Amino acid sequence: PRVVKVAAAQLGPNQKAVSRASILDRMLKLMDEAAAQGVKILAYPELALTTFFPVHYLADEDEIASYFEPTSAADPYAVLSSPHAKPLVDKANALGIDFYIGFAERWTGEDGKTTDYNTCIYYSVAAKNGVGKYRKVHLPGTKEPLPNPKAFQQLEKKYFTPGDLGFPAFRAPGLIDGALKAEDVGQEANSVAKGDPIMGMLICNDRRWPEAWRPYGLQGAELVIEGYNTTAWAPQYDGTPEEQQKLAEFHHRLSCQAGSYQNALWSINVAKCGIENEQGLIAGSMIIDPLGRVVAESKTMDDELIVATIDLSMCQSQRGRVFNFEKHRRLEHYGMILDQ
Ligand code: CDT
Repeated sequence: PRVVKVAAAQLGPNQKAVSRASILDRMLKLMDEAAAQGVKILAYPELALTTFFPVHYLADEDEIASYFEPTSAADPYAVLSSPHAKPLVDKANALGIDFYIGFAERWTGEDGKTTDYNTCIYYSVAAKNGVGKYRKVHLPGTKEPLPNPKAFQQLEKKYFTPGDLGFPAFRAPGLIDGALKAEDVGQEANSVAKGDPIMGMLICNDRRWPEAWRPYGLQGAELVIEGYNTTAWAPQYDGTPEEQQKLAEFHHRLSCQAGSYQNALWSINVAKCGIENEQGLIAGSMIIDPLGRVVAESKTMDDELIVATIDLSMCQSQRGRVFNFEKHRRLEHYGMILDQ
């Protein structure tokens, strides 16, 4: 069977003043907990290694640089050997756990030019390397700070360039006994059922966009992982903080359940949450099945592991029905999605 035990490693707040080492310690502890429960895939949130710095207007380039991990065309997964993440890799190898992690990426291209992205990667124990990388396409917020001195800022457009990798699905090896390697499944119609699991990744605001999920559905992805830092309230929004938080949680839930259901795939959605630097971030980490049902959900606003055993073959049964894309999609009517 195509069954695998997965978990969301929800993180409580990473305050600006705390050390990177203390954040890493909490992440390692969650990985130990996951191993004790037999988890094989563990998901950490967006920008997991640091505070959610895009809410601050930072002018000091050295300070900005301190939040980023260097990568390059020669070593696209260099973050894995950084002292900020290598302990995760070492533990993952020792415990046999793949992981997804979000981080700020400072990329040096072949031309020597540097570009900053809001990135995540998937580390595979079987491959002993990253096997998937995604750069956030939908960057929320503004490039310049909002003039209202009371406003909470969301300056992702200042710190990051929109992702340039599209929505590339990939296969994660070593998780399903007897699964064929990507190169061996070839073009067979039932290749999904025989091969390593097909995975996709999103980051936070992407989950609100159907256009971000659909490419993964079309590539036959069986599991999408998405980490987030989502503002619960802001002085510039309407309503009380409680009302705002309720609405933010509702929109989060609606987006993730719809993304899973409409693309007949599993999703792990994992928060960094709680009051971080005086700003509320919603929790609501959840694992969702291909019918859009929540099968596991966080109960706290702090570090918490959310575990589920998921059967990837559920995606295939759902794709044989309502969401048989080949049979039922009407491409002749979708042109305006790209044209406008
Ligand atoms: N990190 C991130 O992308 N946050 C945004 C906040 C936007 S407020 C609606 C999000 O979409 O959750």
